[in-house]
Amino acid sequence: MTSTTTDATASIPPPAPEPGGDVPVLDVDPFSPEVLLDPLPMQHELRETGPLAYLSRYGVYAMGRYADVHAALTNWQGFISSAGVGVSDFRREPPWRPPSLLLEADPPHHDAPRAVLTSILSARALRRLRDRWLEDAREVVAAALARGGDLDGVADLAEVFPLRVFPDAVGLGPDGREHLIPYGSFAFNAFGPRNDLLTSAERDIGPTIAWIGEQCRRENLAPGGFGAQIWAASDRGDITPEQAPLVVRSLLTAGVDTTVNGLAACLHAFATHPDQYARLRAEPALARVAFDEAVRWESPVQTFFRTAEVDIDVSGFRVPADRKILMFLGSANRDPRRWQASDAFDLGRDPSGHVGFGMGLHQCAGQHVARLEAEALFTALAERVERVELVGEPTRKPNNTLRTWQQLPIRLVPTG
Ligand code: OVM
Repeated sequence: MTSTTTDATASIPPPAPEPGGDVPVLDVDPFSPEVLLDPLPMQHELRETGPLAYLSRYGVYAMGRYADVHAALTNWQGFISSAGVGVSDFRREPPWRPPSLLLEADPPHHDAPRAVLTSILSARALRRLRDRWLEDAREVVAAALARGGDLDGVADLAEVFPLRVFPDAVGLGPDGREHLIPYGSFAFNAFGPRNDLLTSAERDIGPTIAWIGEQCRRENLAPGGFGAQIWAASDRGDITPEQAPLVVRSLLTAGVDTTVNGLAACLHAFATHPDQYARLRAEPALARVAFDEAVRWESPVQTFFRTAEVDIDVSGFRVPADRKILMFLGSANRDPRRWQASDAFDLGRDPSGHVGFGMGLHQCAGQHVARLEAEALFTALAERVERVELVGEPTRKPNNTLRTWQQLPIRLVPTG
């Protein structure tokens, strides 16, 4: 496959060194290990600086307040995605892989692949999976309890469960599934700058990229799965046969790491907020609210960029055309201007409206899959587990885009 970078590249002037007008300049590095490990102080600084800031290290603009992030996400005409949603501008630098037909595309090209995927992953279409996924979740929780209840919440729950249900739902074969998490992790690092996180991951990623490419082929996708349904859409002419493998690739890129970290965030929240876990126990139907609140609170996808299509106003400040804007989803989701007690993990609030799944045209196509996985896992957990206790210091795995746990030492205390 060839890159879509075109000759138009040459006509775009290099970025100006300084922001126009009175946009405040910040010297912070949001991709430094310190900030990635503890982003909240920087997010606070960014929000307090104003609606818009200029990050001098990267020559990009940034916004961290809910109202501005929300407005930018829902203005796909002004804040485009086809120049890439990482720091790299696809019109100046070749992308590391052919761009995503969904994430890294604008209307009209974006729309047919998007319509195909959202229909396959609609809440209604997923209903057939619900009972089986709940049974699978019960087995995962039972296996954890059978081992004595002390476990790593990441490896033994947050990873095991999605890796058990999602690849089967896509229709992947049995071999090589261990590539899924490293591939997602790499893709999310690749939205950031070429720092150590990215360059060290690059060395070993070749075989993983090759494996992902192979899985997108029609003959490698089992009948009935999401992958086969994408290919069936190309038979109907809804997308072209050239587009089908790339739409499958979107599932494999965005479908695992994101969910794993959303589930891990929720488990961590349960372990550190026993009162909130008790609410889930009393009312298991709160499983979905708990997950969305965790997605708001932790924002597994912390940031995405857009590119200004024209000179564009952000609450009275100007972003010049062709500049990259870093949108801090995690910061918007903690903005006290929008959320009461924004730092509290609270099952009593209505977390809908968070931008952890994005907002507008590009809002997460897999969100119903993620919610169904969460509902299954946390329903099964609430059935059998009285308390989730932290039994060691959790550790983070820094990523240029994802907010992740490396290890979550927990104990599941079974119900009497
Ligand atoms: C994609 C995609 C979509 C959302 C997130 C993402 C790596 C990738 O279409 O490939 O992150």
